[in-house]
Amino acid sequence: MQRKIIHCDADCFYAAVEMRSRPELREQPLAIGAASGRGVVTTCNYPARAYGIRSAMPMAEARQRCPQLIILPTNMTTYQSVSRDMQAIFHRFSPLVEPLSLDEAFLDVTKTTQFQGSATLIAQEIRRLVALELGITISAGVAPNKFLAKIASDWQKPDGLCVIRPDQVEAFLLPLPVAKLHGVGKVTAAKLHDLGIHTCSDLRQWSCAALMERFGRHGQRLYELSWGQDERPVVVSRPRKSMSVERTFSHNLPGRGACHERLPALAEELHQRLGRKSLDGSTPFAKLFVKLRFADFSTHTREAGWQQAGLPGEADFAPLLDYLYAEQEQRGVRLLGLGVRLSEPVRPAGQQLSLFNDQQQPLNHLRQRQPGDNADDQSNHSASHHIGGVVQSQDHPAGHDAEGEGQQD
Ligand code: TTP
Ligand code: MG
Ligand code: MG
Repeated sequence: MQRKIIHCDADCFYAAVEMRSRPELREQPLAIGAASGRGVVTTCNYPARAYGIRSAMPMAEARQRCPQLIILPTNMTTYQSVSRDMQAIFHRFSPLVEPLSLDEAFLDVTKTTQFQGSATLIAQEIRRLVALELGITISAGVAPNKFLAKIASDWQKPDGLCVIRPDQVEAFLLPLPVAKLHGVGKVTAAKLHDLGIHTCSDLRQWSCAALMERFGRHGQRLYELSWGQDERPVVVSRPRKSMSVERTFSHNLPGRGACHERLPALAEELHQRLGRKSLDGSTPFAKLFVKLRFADFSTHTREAGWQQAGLPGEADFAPLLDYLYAEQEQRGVRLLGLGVRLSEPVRPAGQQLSLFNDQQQPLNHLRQRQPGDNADDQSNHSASHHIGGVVQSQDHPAGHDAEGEGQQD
């Protein structure tokens, strides 16, 4: 079966996260990293790239290239939090999501039914949702396999979408520089160039055996890629740790009262989603949580231990909401979510591990998670690696039960 793979990658990710809270920086050259000493640029925005500044460049050199460069320190806990939210959006469209780093992932949407299964429309929707809900742009590539999808996502950066349909693969590949191929770094590229091989078309003049003679097993890979073959599956690595529903509002809710009014419907939605997964609370959930994103995109989660059997109702979530509102009664709210953390991670097929570790602490008291509080993310719990605390969409089987979840209102 012809696969449909989407590769998503955020644009100047760390810088984008910083710019959303300080929009005045969007038009100015901005680099993220330590300003002093031997700091290097982790990333920079596109205005800074116009000066030739790049990731991994010494900050001192970046400053030479652009004396008015604005430099901000990294803020990893926030990037991790945005990353989790981004991954959760991906999971609304397929359970087959393979994160590669904080800001990117492969999705296999071959069996997704939303948008009549159009990977192009799904990619567009993902880009729209990430911009709307998270305030950053991502670029996406759509192709029949992983390596082409990854090249494609880079093709129209920033804020771009590039689609390589099966019937376009040949035309795309032939002139493609070999340096773009998966696994071809500077050394291999130089070797290939020495042999007069610059494009995939050049590469195709070589037999598999001849390439293997010169490049070992990697030669076979080069051969396959030049012919557009890449059967690597999208590998899911995230066990389910929680289930939640959330809503982004096109008009911010004006304050606490308006949030309370939304709780019953959200709790009902959560019950439905839990029900679809046969999670009825007969094994008590470990925690409840409520998440608010305020007008300025600051995101706050408060969770509490939950020892009772059965499904939590609106009254169980209400105190968590009140805590979040304790000192900010009138703040506008763009997103309201609630959910449960599961006692036993439900592990999907596939192997583990990845970007964050998670810790299950026995918590019977309320505690607030601020953007700077990363207790859940950085500690070790041998049995439960995962990506993301709020895993709202993890359990969507190809979007079949997407209704009501993460929707706009
Ligand atoms: P990338 O996706 O490679 O780069 P980017 O998102 O900043 O820019 P774009 O995708 O638009 O080209 O990396 C994601 C984040 O990873 C980046 O924002 C910062 C971090 N990073 C480093 O810390 N060091 C590095 O050398 C690179 C390349 C990235
Ligand atoms: Mg990126
Ligand atoms: Mg990336």
